[in-house]
Parts: sequence; C-alpha cells; structure tokens
Amino acid sequence: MVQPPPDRQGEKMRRRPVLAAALAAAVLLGPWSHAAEPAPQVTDPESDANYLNDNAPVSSPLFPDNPANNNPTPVGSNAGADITSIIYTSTTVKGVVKGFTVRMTLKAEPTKEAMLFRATGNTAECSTLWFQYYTVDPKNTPQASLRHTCDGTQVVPIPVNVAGNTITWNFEFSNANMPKAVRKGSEIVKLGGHSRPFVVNPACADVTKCTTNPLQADTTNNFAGPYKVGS
Ligand SMILES: [Ca+2]
Ligand SMILES: [Ca+2]
Repeated sequence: MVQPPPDRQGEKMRRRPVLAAALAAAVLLGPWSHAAEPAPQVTDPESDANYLNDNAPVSSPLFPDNPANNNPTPVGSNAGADITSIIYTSTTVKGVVKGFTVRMTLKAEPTKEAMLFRATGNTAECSTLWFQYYTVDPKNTPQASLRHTCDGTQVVPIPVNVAGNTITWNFEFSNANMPKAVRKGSEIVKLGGHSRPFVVNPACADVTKCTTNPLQADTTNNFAGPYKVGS
C-alpha cells in the first residue's frame, strides 16, 4: 500500500474532524426534522404534463371523483411541470409535533416558465387548504403561499424550499400566518395537486381570478388521504 508523504498524512488527519464537523452541521441545519417517511399519499404518472391528462375521455362523474378520467398522454409533456408524487410528513422536535411539510416531487426541476404548482386538500374546518408555489414572482401575491378558507378566504405566505425536482412547503404551528384550525390531529383529505401556467399581472388585485390560466399542465390522478397531522 502506498503511503502518502509525511506532510500529506498530517493533512489527511486534519481533514477528518473537519469532515465530521461538516456532516454534523449538515444534520443540524437540515431543513426540517422528519419522522420515518412512508410512501407518498399522492402519486401521478410520469410524462403526462401536457394539458391533456385527466381531460379525456370524460365520463360521469367528473374528475376527481372518477379515476377513470385519468389518462396519461405523454406527447408534449413538460418534465418541469410533471408532478409524480406529493407527501405530507409530520415534523417533530424531540418527539413533539411542530407541524408538517408538504413535498411535491416533479419529474425534473421546476420549469423556468411562469408555472403555479399547487398541492391541494381540505379539512372539516377548511374547505380549501392549498399549498402554492409560483416559479416566478407573480407580483400580486406571495411567491409561496397557503390559500385557505379556515377563517375566510386568505392567501398567506409560507416558507418553501425548492431543491432539485422537489418543492417543499413547511407548515409550522408556531408560524403566526398559519391557520389555527389546522393542528395536531386534523385530518387533511382529498389530497391532490396540479400545475398551471399563469400570467404576471401586477395590476390585478385578485390573484385568484387574474393570474392563472384555466388549463392545467398536469393534474394528479388520485385524491388520497386522509393525512392526519402528527401521525
Ligand atoms: Ca404527472
Ligand atoms: Ca397527471
């Protein structure tokens, strides 16, 4: 075995504690602490983000109540708008539930086009609980937000982490912007999501009516759940 020269040996020895410290810091600085991660609640086919999926053939009852209305149509799919899964995961610190994360996985990094990604659901107290992320600043609403109807229709900013092909929203009970109606034990049902192009329109005060295109690039094919916060 070839030994490094004496001066390199010392360098090698010094590197180890540095590496160990870096790893420890990475663990400490990790975005959020997760319990063991089960399978995603929502899954969706790859290569169907082309505005056609889920739209044909249409039979009664309409999507989302009829899974038969999901039909992957791969021609022209946009990988950067292609949802493959969504997982809700409780976050804990020393065994105490602090909230949860919602992680959407795409086939590729989010597109640079103006695209809105939504992870959608609702609870008994909130008929809308939508986690939203705009790939470019929409100007008239936060780039990452929670749209909810827990106490009137509201759109509030929420921390998001976009890394690689994932978008992760972080709902913390300690965040004053988050609705108190969503708490440990809440059941979030009808979990799904979609990606949808939008147009930046700063002059429009009501983002819910003015920035989105009605056509969805991708729509999830199942409405899974419930996810019980803290479980
Ligand atoms: Ca998809
Ligand atoms: Ca789909």
